[in-house]
Amino acid sequence: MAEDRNRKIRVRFHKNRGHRARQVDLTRQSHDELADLPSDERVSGKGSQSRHRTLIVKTGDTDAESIRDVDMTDCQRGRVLWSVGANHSCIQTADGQTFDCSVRRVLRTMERETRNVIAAGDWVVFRSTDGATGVIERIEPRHSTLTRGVGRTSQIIVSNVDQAAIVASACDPPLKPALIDRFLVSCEIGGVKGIVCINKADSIEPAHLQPIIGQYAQLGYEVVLTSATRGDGIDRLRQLMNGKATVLTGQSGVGKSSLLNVVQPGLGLRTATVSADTGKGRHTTRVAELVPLASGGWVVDTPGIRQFQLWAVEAADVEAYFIEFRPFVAHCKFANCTHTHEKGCAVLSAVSQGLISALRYESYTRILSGEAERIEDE
Ligand SMILES: Nc1nc2c(ncn2[C@@H]2O[C@H](COP(=O)(O)OP(=O)(O)OP(=O)(O)O)[C@@H](O)[C@H]2O)c(=O)[nH]1
Ligand SMILES: [Mg+2]
Ligand SMILES: [Zn+2]
Repeated sequence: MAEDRNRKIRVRFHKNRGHRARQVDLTRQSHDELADLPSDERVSGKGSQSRHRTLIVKTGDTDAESIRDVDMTDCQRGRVLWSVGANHSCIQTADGQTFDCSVRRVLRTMERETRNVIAAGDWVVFRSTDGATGVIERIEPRHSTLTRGVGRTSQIIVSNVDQAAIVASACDPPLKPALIDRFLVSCEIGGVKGIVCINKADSIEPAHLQPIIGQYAQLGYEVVLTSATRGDGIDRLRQLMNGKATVLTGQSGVGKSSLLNVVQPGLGLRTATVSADTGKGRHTTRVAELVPLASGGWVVDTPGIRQFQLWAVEAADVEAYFIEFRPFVAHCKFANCTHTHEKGCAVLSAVSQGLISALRYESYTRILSGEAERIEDE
């Protein structure tokens, strides 16, 4: 192949991020495309024409060469423990050694649809010449992702996890079921199993939480009521995490880091009190970081969300992520029913009969309207 002076490579088209109206498709696209990111198809150009652009590159251009065919002889495989921007990713190899890596520029060019090229949890191929630093040449296909919308773009919080513990607190900050529902939709989209964890059980009469626990349990989601300070539910949480890759996600100040510190004593993750003045969390955890568990498996502590805006999704898609709607949807009079105002809507009638929870239905309409959940924040 070395005789080709010029070589065509296909890269994903860098879309105009200023186009709000296109977000709907971009969401779908970025999830689909992320799934087959580092494969050879990326350069073979067999994918959709409209989403790719052909670049002519000179043989010997190391960037282009690296995505075509990474010469594995001087490369290593590792996992991203955490990542800050494109220049600092901490990669750990199977023997436990860590490397501070940057990302090959051509990978950045191809990954403009998401705000971060590399995410915690990614498996990568990298090249190191000094045993301490390196350059990431390839990102392996992600089998799952947890993504959040950030302004007009999206951010992969973490990849390749099995499940997400969506942590909410019984109070301080107050429980927001609509936020839990957004995370659950996000889990469904990214192929991550959702677990609902309600923390600070010590600070409220448990009977008050029964309706909400019942609601999620009835939908088939695992629900754990915990207290990081008193110890409730910790064994159960540890058991659920055993041997799995789990991300903890939720608002700032709900106790994600505190929970991990008791699940695995000695972790020493930083935690901070919720501001007495404002009742808000302080965003103590700054970057998503993979932490190995003694019992096997991984956990990922993440920074609390500032404002969680789920990517706009098509009405027809949102209904699919509200799993309890499924039996009714087929009975709506109109095939393209949005379940908001239509005559003969079986979902609306299920809501009025109490077969679908009114709270969940409200979350559905909020997501559908593209409204962001307000997280009172700085
Ligand atoms: N009463 C009570 N307080 C808790 C519990 N868990 C955590 N806290 C307190 O809540 C505050 C916030 O806890 P963190 O663990 O820092 O919260 P976080 O979710 O990691 O927050 P960010 O890193 O900002 O996203 C701390 O003051 C904790 O001591 C609990 O089960 N009960
Ligand atoms: Mg934290
Ligand atoms: Zn309907």
